[in-house]
Amino acid sequence: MDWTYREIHRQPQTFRETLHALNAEKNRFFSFLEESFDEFIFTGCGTSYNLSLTAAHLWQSIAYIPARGVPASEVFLFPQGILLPARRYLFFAISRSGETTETVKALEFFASSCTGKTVGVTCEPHSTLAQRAESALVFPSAHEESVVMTQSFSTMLLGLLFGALTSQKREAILSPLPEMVERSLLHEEKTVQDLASSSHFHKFIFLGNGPYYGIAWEGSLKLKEMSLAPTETFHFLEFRHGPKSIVDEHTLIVALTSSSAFSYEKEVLQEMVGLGASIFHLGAQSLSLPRTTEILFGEAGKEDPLRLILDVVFLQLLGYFRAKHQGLNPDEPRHLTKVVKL
Ligand code: F1P
Repeated sequence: MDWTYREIHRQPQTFRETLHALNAEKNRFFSFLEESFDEFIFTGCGTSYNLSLTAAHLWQSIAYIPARGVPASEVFLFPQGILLPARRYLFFAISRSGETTETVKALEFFASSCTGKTVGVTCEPHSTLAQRAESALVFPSAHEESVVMTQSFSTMLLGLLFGALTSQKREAILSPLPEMVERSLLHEEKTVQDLASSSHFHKFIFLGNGPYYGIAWEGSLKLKEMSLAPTETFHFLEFRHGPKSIVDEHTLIVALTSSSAFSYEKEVLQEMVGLGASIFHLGAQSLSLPRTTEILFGEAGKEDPLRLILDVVFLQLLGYFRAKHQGLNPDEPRHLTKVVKL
């Protein structure tokens, strides 16, 4: 097998190593949280921007700190829409490589013109980002050879989740994660491979609410990067306001349902099945709808922080297996390089 597959499957082990390091050094890792800030900004590019969307939602909803996720280029191109002179920010710059031009530029712009502290979140300890940020959350066990990001995304998300949760919740919610991922991969990988290998689907819609929106975007990007499939991403109810016009019998809707909005999300999916779509559902409980493939996580699936990582592992596999079905090499995605330097 190739790098991308191997690194998707290494995630349980990488999570064990990362949780061990986080528990051993949590005070050093998160010492910057002892100070107070008016707002958290999470920023990155591509996959790392998708991570910023989810991290911002999580931090605000768990830690009650105003937080937002923005593309790194917006920080220095349109700062007036993001940063206010009187506010004190904790600025998280997220980058697997720690070398992406826009992300390093965003960090430097913030450091030179705003009040607060910078945190580099990366997998590369010797990277520009790790060196230039005032603090660094570094996850070397998630180092990747693959061009597309897989375990780097889920591990940096795990690290940011760890920081947002209280110590009791960390133990209860995060410690079962590696074994849950391992078990789910064992039982459900074939489900994803069969779905990815169907020639029936020509367009792919990803739906997610709240913290799942960033994960839906990441699944959409994985499928596009590796298999060149046309994909779009929406909040569930937003899809009704026009974009649903494209739904037909060759549409696969990848639905990441939540517990808090499940009834609304199910209603949208019911309507789309009625328009001819098929569904790939990741959630806690069954939708009981026709033309629906499901991976269900039961009671554990009601814990959003756990589900976000469980879901993204299967979305990575969806992109990987579709690429293989198309005769493409996931390790060499068209037009892409491992790091984008302008
Ligand atoms: C971000 C990124 C990825 C993309 C590709 C190239 O890199 O743009 O989002 O999928 O792998 O790099 P980084 O800033 O996280 O290193």
